[in-house]
Amino acid sequence: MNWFCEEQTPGLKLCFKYRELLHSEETPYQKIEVYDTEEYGRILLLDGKVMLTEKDGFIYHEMLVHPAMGYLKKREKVVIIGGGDGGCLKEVLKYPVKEVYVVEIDRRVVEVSKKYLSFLASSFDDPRVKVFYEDGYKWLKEREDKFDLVIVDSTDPVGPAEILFSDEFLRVVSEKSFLYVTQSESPFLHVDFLRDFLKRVKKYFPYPLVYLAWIPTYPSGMWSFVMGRKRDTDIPDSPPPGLRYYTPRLFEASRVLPVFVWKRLYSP
Ligand code: AG3
Repeated sequence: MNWFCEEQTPGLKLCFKYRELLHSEETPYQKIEVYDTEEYGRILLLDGKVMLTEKDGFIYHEMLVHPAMGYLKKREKVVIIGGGDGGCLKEVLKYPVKEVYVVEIDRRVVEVSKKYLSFLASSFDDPRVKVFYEDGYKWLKEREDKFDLVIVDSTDPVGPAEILFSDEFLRVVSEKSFLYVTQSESPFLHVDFLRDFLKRVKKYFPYPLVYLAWIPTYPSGMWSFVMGRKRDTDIPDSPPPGLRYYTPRLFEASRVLPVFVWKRLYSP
């Protein structure tokens, strides 16, 4: 039996026993790999980092999408930046949205996901979806229209995704949308990143929310999300049926932060 490991920190690896390496390639942007593993089913890796697994990916995708979708009064135009595996897209399409724009820099992520992760990526065939293979920051900056929600489903904030956590990007997002949500790394391992990032978000979205979810295959298993809001929001709508993690009550609870996180984020 073979094993592969993600190096989560210089001192920590998470290893998976796998049946088969289904795909491996280097694109101009990154290395893409898909493994079939014993515990977690199929796993998509970008540059050696776990993006999603068949078994726990629903937690991440539901928590990235449904809190913000629940707050929207108008759900006509939604943008997903990154998200080439289709996991977020699948959740967004559960609502009667008019158009969803997926802006993924690497065309091969979509193609490989369609082939090996069809449980997620079949959503690309929906007529409401428009896919752009472009840099998300540039794409958004050049669009003249406005959106109801911008979702950032990125890799870690190093390399190509770094820009998606920058001041310039946040300014552009705030010009195009009232509501915004992103994944924001592990509050256990990267709390200083989260603290700095939250300060930046607050400049453009004065009512930000931080919330957490438990994602076993991400570094430390404890994961954070930041939602940028221009104003306070009402009670979220009921989600579509059939979800496996998110409920509005769970979302409320997910905003109650452990002391060590809360202190780092909010004490002077
Ligand atoms: N977005 C990635 C989260 C980062 C995980 N980091 C890591 N494993 N080091 C996932 C994209 C799934 N649609």
